Amino acid sequence: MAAPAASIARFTGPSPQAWQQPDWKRVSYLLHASRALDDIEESKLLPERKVLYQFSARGHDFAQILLGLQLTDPHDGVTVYYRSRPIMLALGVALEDAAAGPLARVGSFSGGRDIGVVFNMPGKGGASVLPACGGVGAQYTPAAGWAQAIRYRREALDDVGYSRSVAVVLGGDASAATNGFWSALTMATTLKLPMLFYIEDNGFGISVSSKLQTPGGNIAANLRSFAGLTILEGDGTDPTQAADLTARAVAHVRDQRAPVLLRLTVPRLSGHSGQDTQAYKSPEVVALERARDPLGKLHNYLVPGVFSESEWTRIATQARSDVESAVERALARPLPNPDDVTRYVFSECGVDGSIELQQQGGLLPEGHVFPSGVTQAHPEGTRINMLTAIRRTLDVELASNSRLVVFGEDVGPKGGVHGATLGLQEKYGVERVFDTSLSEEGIIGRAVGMSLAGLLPVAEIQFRKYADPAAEQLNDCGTMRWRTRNRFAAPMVVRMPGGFFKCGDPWHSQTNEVAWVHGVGWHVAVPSNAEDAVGLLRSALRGNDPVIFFEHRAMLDGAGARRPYPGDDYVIPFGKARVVRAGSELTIVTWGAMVERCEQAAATSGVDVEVIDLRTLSPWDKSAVLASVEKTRRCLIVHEDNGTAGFGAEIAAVLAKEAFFSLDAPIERLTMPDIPSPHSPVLLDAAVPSPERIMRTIQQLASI
Ligand SMILES: Cc1ncc(C[n+]2csc(CCOP(=O)(O)OP(=O)(O)O)c2C)c(N)n1
Ligand SMILES: [Mg+2]
Repeated sequence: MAAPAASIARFTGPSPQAWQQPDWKRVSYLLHASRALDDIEESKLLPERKVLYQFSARGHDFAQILLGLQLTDPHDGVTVYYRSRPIMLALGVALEDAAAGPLARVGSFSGGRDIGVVFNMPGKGGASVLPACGGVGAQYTPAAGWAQAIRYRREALDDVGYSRSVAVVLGGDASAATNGFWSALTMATTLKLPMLFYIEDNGFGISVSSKLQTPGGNIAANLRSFAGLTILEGDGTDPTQAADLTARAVAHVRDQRAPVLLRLTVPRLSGHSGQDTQAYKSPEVVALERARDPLGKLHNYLVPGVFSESEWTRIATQARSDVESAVERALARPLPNPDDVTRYVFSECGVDGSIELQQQGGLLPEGHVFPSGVTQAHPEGTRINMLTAIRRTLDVELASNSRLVVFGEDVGPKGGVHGATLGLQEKYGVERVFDTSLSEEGIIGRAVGMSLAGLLPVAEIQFRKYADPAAEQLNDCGTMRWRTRNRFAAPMVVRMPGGFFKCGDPWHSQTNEVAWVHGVGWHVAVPSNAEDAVGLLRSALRGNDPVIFFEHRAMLDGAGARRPYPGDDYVIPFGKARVVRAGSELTIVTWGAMVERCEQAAATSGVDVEVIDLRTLSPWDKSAVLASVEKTRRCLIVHEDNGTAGFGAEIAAVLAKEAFFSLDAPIERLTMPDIPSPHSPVLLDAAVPSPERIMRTIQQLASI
């Protein structure tokens, strides 16, 4: 039977079951407080340059407050955007913290590292606000991941505490045009996730009309035939409508465990941000917007029927005075300490081995203890290929860690297009090993939401190049710990095959691992054989940081990469290079599929070459490389990635500075030329460093 098409309900008056009278005094107080914050920033702190980047929520505020007051389940997860301060207040952020954010003071959402309206709030027994991002649309897929994690924790981990929890995402009308919106919508509807899409339609994306974001400017109307989605819409400034619709929307998601999209129209009563004069709006539009101010409407609705004019004034005065003193206290807070600006890029370990844990995200904050690993391999049986090694490691970790989930395109019944997950869904079930929609942004955004909800996501990106659509989520995940000053982190493992395999091509054979090294907050592992793949993958799966695990296609079944399985506890700490071949006349630094080629070249070169396999590029083993080069006085760096700004450039720069007086010859690099990977084997051979070319380069360098 076909899934029912979306039902659309415009506001028709309060439905008796759903209608709950909000605490109007609380709503009024929060609305006045939000207005006072906006007002003081706009009229005083921005002109005085104490706030550098200001976003007003005037007009959006009222309905957000109503929504926030309903998110009372301890496992509700909310993703927000820059106009979301009112919901933050409703969810319990103290006025002083709310004021301290834009003032870039200590103790705020990021301690001055990020714009003050890029919010976050660890759950601590209430709703979690996942770290917001500056990129419009980036908030959607992590919310879907949180919703999927709710289901996982309820059903697979049998935690009844998650029975009524929901995920809520807030977005503007323009955000409904982004990839993230559509990716999350696909996830929420195909998986029937308990997720509310809350769209605040103010008719503008900065200055651009909502008619350019969706035909006719109404995303709710256009989604009418979208299967599996309940749609509600109405006026976000009308007290009765807004209260009823927010209540109905949340109740539906909680009770039916299914997605809802609620579109509320709201006026944006100030410019897009403090700098925006709104010159693109006609005086008539501005007047119409002012007439819709929800503050005036709330006053007319409440006074005198619900409470008196003097009570209204008392609440307004109290809110204003509370905000004024909160701003004063926030201004008295210290400015951030420049000395620690480089802290919290990765999980930090104290000298005593203790970890300064993030407040939320990953397994450790919830007390999970990983089994301790051994760094000594205990090789078992015959040699296995790298693919089997990866599969077996995933299998062992899936068996010992019920929070670990494996997913990606085709990883389910097919077992992955490379075969790494073959049989794992059959063994562990569809909740733990599953296929996803074809959206890399969805895969990584979902992983972020799941990790923040306390799971360990292991995502597969089918080929390195196809991580491109996920670049925003990958970048935002990497910077999360730093951005939130260790409040949040999203440890995960992203497996990513790439590199040439018999032939090359621009789509399946790119390596470009350096992109993740250059980005902030990712560990990057590039194993060169089956034993290292086991040790590095296990370290990644038991770590507290996000890891890119690069699987070279030529090595998945390559004979040279086969090794005996090193044991179920075998781990290789990151940042420890391996001397593959000791030598005294020249050092080669390499990794991945080039290791084997360098070994072959070294063996036939007639030069006493030391070959170092870095194994991980972030962190990389600087001291091993320096020690070797100080001994051999010559260095050749070989990699498959393009030369310009490849990781070899970084190694060369470090050697030029730190080993300058030890060098007898210029540092040499042998890499792909700056072209995409070519398809024809003839062209590929000409592009990728071959054992023969490596050997000639060794000889040349040795002769200088
Ligand atoms: C990916 C991305 N592109 C562009 C921007 C710049 N930008 C910031 S807000 C915005 C408009 C968003 O409008 P809407 O989603 O309707 O929210 P509103 O500001 O109206 O509440 C744009 C283009 C951005 N932050 N991120
Ligand atoms: Mg808008």
